Amino acid sequence: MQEPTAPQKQIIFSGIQPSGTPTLGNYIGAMRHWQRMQQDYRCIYCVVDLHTLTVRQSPAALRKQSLEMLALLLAVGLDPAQTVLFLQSHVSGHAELNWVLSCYTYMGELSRMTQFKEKSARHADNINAGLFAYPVLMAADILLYQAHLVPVGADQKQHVEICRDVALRFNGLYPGAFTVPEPYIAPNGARVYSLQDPAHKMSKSDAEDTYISLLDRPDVVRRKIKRAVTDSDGEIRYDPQTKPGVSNLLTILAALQGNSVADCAAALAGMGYGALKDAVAQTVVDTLSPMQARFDALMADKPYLEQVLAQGADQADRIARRTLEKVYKKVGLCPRPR
Ligand code: AQP
Repeated sequence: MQEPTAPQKQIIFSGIQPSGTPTLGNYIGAMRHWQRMQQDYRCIYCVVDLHTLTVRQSPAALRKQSLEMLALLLAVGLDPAQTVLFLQSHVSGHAELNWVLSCYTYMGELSRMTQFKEKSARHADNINAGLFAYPVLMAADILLYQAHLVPVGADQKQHVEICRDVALRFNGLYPGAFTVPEPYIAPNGARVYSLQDPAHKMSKSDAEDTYISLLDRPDVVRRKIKRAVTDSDGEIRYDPQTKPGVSNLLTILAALQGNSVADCAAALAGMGYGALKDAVAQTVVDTLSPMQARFDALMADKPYLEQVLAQGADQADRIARRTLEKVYKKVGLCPRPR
């Protein structure tokens, strides 16, 4: 009798830029879901170092941050025995598919991207073509692996949508080229805001006191949360419109405790903002401390980190080559004689 074949797992792809130490926003909006999804999906996660070049970086800092990012992903619980983990620049297919897709992406659709508008305002002295074409490289990242789902924070939804549009356009011309991916955006904590300016999302490349980094030690966490902007009415209530600072703290608390914001607000009803901040700080410290201990141990074992990177690059490259060969053939490029 023939053995029944196991159903194929759906493929997940996502990436994170080594543009600094990841923040609580990166963790709540993306990384914690990546960890949770490993059992049920075929997961491919990438440190997207090429994307980071869209903003000027110090070469030495970028190298350091890339390795630290890998160590943090492992510390969060990503397991290289079941998940592909690699650096984007180690798999040349990303840059190659990027070129092909850039010939199927319109200037008009790229110019509507919110992130381009925000980042070009912030880096007015360096509005480069890479910053403008960022979503094309992101589409290449995703489509190379024929991903079904892309777990991201809400800020990246627009980029996954443009990736879908490009995939559908390309498939319309060359049927069967790509799996058309869906964004996966968790309802709770999809957007964590700056501690100092809760109208803006928390970002790892903003000023230090606006974010909590996953490597902030307990005293720093407590100090930053104590200084977080709230309001003057004194009531602990979730209302992002009129109480963005308090609502942001409740979002962080709820996401890390696995409760709803309503339950968190109810548990603190009648107390002052000091109690809310103490609860958030303690929950953040309890979440980060074990992660930081694992990170410290991993950073002391560079040969292991390099082995993970080499294995991940080989695994990713094999998948990427298959898609790239298919795409090159479909668009009419001649195969290289062997
Ligand atoms: N504040 C946030 N709340 C929820 N999710 C967030 N993400 C980022 N910020 C928040 C999600 O984290 C994943 C990795 O993001 P990224 O590093 O690739 O790029 P980003 O979105 O541009 O993140 P940053 O921290 O703001 O980086 P910089 O400062 O370099 O631009 C993504 O899934 C993102 O949605």
